Amino acid sequence: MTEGLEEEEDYYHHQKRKESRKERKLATARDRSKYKKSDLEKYQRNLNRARDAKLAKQDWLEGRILSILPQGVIVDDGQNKITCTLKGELKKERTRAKNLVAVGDFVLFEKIAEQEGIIAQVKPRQTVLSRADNLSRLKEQLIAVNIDQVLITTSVVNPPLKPALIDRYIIATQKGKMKPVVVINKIDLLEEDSEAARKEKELYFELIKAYEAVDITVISLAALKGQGLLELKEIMRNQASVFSGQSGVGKTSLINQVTGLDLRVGETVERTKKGSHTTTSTRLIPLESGGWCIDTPGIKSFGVWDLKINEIERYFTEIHQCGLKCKFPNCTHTHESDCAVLQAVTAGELSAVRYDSYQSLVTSLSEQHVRR
Ligand SMILES: Nc1nc2c(ncn2[C@@H]2O[C@H](COP(=O)(O)OP(=O)(O)OP(=O)(O)O)[C@@H](O)[C@H]2O)c(=O)[nH]1
Ligand SMILES: [Mg+2]
Ligand SMILES: [Zn+2]
Repeated sequence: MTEGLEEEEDYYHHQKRKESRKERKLATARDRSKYKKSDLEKYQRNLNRARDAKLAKQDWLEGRILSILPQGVIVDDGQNKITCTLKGELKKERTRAKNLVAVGDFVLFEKIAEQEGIIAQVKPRQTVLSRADNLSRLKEQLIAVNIDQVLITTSVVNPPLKPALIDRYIIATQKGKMKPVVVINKIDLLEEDSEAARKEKELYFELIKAYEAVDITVISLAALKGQGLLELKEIMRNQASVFSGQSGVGKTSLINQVTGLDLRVGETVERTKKGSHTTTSTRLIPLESGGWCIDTPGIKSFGVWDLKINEIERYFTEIHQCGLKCKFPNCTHTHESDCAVLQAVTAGELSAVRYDSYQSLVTSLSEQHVRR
């Protein structure tokens, strides 16, 4: 069962795709290992098979995927960046994933020119951060792989905190056996003298308390002021981390501050409080302090890939613990009498925000059950 939602990134790419149709046609023409039906192309395919077969294993080099661009997959072999295509064999593999390779993958490739290669094999992945693909919800979309921790990046006020989104990320991260770290940026905006800022401040403190109770690390920053950067750098040292979250929360700004790079950052539109999708492709960046970090394009919402409805409670450990005291063992914590969870929420012992995001996940998964 997938839990998929609308997504800006796909929309953005849809527009982009339209614009660069010509460019892509050229790229496809260059990508000779793709399956095509005409005779001429069949002939070409046979040629490719012969070429693939010639790739002796001892000639394979190892590298890591830095980014996936329209012109090819950029692989770093430790010294050079090589633009690669995928070997025909790889494309035939049956998989539920939308993308065959992802940023962070370790691959074996054959060099065919100074700066060009063909990826022959993807090494087994240690970890995977993925989500339900928006366009075809039965597909898994890989965000990044072989990472230690997900820096679930959010901001306050502009764009505002989205607790349900954070909780979905936490589940996907834990499901993928990685460590979640909630990164709250733009805390300078909490000092604004407005009703919105005051309300946001309350929510902010409630979230900090709620995550502390379930041992999830939260760090607060103001990227532009350099506030909280030391703590972030310490967390990132010798780790492979991916920054993921909505557009405009400051993922790239944080990476710039940590690395000293000057990657392009965007603006948030005041009216909609949304980012402008400045980062358009995922990219792996080596860190001087050891480790790696990955910048990703902003997402609007997040569907946890392959989440079963009866799995949800396991990820809300505080609700699960409290639920053991409910009168009915199959209590849904919605309307039942003697529900320990509802009582604890009313008494303020359990976070109402976490409870709401738990229920919203349950509801959205059960609606999907009905639809099928
Ligand atoms: N007030 C305030 N603004 C910030 C802070 N950090 C980043 N910004 C601003 O937020 C805007 C968006 O920053 P980006 O780094 O481009 O955000 P992003 O998450 O990379 O966005 P996408 O690439 O679109 O996903 C920029 O105008 C930044 O200047 C901060 O700590 N405080
Ligand atoms: Mg960005
Ligand atoms: Zn209950």
